[in-house]
Amino acid sequence: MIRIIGFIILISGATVSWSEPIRILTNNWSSQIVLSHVIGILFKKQGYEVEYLESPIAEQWGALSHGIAHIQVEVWEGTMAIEFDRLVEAGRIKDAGLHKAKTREEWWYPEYVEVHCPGLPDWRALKKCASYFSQDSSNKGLYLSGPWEKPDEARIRALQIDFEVKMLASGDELNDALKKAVKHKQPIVLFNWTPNWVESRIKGKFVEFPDYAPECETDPSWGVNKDFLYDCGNQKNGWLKKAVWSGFAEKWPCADQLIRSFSLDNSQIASAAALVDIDGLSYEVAAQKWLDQYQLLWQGWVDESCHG
Ligand code: TMO
Repeated sequence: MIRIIGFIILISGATVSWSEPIRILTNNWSSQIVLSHVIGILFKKQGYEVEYLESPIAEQWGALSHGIAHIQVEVWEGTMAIEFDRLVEAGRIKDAGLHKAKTREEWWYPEYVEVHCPGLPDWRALKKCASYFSQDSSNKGLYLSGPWEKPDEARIRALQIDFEVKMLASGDELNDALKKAVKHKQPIVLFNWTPNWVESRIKGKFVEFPDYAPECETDPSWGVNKDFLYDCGNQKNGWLKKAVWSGFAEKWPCADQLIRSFSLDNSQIASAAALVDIDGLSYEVAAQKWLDQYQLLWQGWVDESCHG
């Protein structure tokens, strides 16, 4: 909040000039941050100036709507569709196209826990073995979530599983918790997503809750619990898109062409995450490495687009 408020003061005091940098939003999981730097480096190759603006996803929409930030390279259906669709509809931001990747965001566990909780990945297994996932004497299972709004409390209540939610502050904290648990083969069930680094390193599965349907979120009588909403899992095969400020194409036409071409598949996104979360590189170095690795892919986009 403070960072964004500071920014408003900073730019409203100055006349916005032709050389205004393109401000790229960085969130709090690795692939998004690396790919923000990737697109930033490519914009620079086109002759644009860039800046990075760190923001949690809840606050990015105001920044994008008001041109305080100009681009977000990973809009995930599962966590962001509602705000995104509303703002696109209202003309406040623009849809800059799909990535090729198909996404899923859901409760996930490393495979070794199946021995202690037979029946997984079916969610009903969690009714019987919540206490295995407990971290204290309460016998309540512990589910670790990230700082991205999901209806976990409501789902726990609707599906009557004896779990509590602990929200961690970032993708980094989830990664640390997962790596530590796996090292000692300790119980863990946590929020994970694909594409991500995890799938290339740790055997495990998403929990299969009842299939998602829109009515699950609007009609209490739908689903296994007739009294409550959210008795279902998150969407599978979700989309992944890019979003830009509504004035983006007019102000930076060549960058707009480039971001529309910038369409990545699952393995290209997973490898952006892996460069940081497995190989331990900084975001900047990871972006450079990613560009080296995928030169044939982006060279075409840069050549085909104009230069700013
Ligand atoms: C938004 N996220 C990819 C962390 O689920």
